[in-house]
Amino acid sequence: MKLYYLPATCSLAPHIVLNEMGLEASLVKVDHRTHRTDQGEDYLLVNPLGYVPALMLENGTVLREGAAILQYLADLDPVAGLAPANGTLARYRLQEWLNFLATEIHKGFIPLLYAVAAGKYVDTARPKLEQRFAWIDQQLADRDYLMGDGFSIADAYLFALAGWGQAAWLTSYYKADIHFDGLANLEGWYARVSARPAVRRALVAEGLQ
Ligand SMILES: N[C@@H](CCC(=O)N[C@@H](CS)C(=O)NCC(=O)O)C(=O)O
Repeated sequence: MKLYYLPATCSLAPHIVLNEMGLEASLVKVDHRTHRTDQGEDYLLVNPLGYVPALMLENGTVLREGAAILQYLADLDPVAGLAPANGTLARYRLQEWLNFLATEIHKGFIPLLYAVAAGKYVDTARPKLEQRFAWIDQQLADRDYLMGDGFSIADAYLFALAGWGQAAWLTSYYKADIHFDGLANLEGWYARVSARPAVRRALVAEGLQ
């Protein structure tokens, strides 16, 4: 398998999941300006829309969209426990998280990042995102991870996105200045996920530590 990625972006989530599961995959870095990979490929042939992540399977099939890739990887080895079984209520709960993260957090960051770059509309975009992080903080009051006691692919996704708000490894391009001050549950969760060996290895491999 090949995972196409851009450092410090949402593709960090499947990168973490590959590490968590001990799956073999080549990491192919994409240049978002030229759309060429570090192996000299034209990335637009892999994903005509140009964004990461994309997962190329052994037979050349390309899977796009982070939430689909995360679930595909988790289902390769259900014993790893990163996603509940298909058809169960818990699986729908996981999909609820993945959809929330994709639409409310991931795509909630984009107008804020544009606003920061443009120097306007920040006051409109930031409170919405802060409100959603406060909601996640409440959900974490009685559990260690989004789905309960165990780490899941939803935590990998949130970790990649949460970094855009505050992580020390961010470049100014991504910095949205969303802080978790006062959100003790989220801060605790962030520290817990950061300490996982698979997460640390992914950060090092992407040149973020
Ligand atoms: N709908 C896609 C969005 C992916 C996305 O926004 N990727 C960003 C990085 S987080 C990207 O590659 N941006 C560069 C670009 O759009 O050219 C998904 O959920 O996987």
